[in-house]
Amino acid sequence: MIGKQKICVFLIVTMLLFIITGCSAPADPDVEISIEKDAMLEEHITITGIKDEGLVITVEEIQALNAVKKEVTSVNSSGEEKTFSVTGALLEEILVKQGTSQKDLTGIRLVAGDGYSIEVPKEILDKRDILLVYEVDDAPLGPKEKPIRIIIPEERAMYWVSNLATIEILETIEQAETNKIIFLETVKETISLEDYPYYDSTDKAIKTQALLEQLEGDTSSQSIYIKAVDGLEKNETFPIFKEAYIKVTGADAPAFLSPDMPKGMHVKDILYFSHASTAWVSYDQTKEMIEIKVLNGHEGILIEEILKEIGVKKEGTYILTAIDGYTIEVNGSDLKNGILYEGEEGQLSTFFEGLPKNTGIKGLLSIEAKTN
Ligand SMILES: Nc1nc2c(c(=O)[nH]1)N[C@H]1C(S)=C(S)[C@@H](COP(=O)(O)O)O[C@H]1N2
Ligand SMILES: [Mo]
Repeated sequence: MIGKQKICVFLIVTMLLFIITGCSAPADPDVEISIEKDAMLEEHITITGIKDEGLVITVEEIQALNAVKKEVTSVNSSGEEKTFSVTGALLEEILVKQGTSQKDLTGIRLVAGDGYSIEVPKEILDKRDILLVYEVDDAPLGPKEKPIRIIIPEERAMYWVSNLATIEILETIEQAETNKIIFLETVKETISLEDYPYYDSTDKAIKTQALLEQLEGDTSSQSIYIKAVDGLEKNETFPIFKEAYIKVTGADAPAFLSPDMPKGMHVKDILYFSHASTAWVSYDQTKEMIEIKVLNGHEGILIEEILKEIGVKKEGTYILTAIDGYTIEVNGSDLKNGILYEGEEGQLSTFFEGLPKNTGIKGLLSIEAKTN
């Protein structure tokens, strides 16, 4: 009897010890300290570019702001719609407390913990509510969405950044005027292509670094503008862009992507992208946007129309360069009489009505406004 009681007491004492210490392993002082630190480090986001040190705001502080509840509908890439109700605070309330306002900003970049990021341009900042959401359908956010999910009602779900870490207030960047366009269909013949696995196929891609190396040190810009055929426009940061690829064959080409980048940051069916004063253009995709014309039996698009679409508007002389280095100079006013078409072997070719035959280029690589 006594023996049994002793065992019972021993069990109760050890059980109590288990409960008090929380675990069976001997307490490791380092572990205990880090647990304590984690508990102190509340869930928060950081806003940079507003104060020198960056502004840290906890979720608790966000929940103490005026709560806004809204029904929102997201549309995913396959056109499927999902409606839910979200609760959060307005970014504007935080900005106003800091003595600024969405309308005073030229852009913000939303950066997530999982590597996703996106720039929200001025046009959206000027007219939309930006919600810092902490509840969806009256339930707290899931682990992949915590600590805050951005929702911008009426805008594409690509702006609805989950797992928000940082809001970067961007400084005004002077968008350089484009004065040179390079055709992707031709440049891909001059650069070594890498195999790029894409779903069930293996396509070919150009490392963006290889394109940038051809720029001859034009580093006047720190961002890349990308425009897709469906109208999607995006600014990507230089550090993100230069680690990525342009897939130039197969489905969705040309596409901006990288195996290390969240899929939502990929851009399919690119019309063109530009950096500093250079734009890389897909002839195949411009054909989707611009009226097809026939000139002297050649079916293609007018060169003037391409330049207009890309926003090249310099007057004066243009230099057209072929893949083999052959160049011609053409007066800007003649570009409306010039057509760009695919030659018999698929090479981009030009024909100018009323100009000498030597203006017919095979394998057109670039068109550049002559600086004088
Ligand atoms: N942190 C993070 N947020 C993100 C993304 C992501 O990959 N990571 N993808 C974006 C894109 S492209 C879309 S379409 C939506 C998808 O939202 P859902 O996963 O809730 O459907 O989230 C956006 N927010
Ligand atoms: Mo997306």
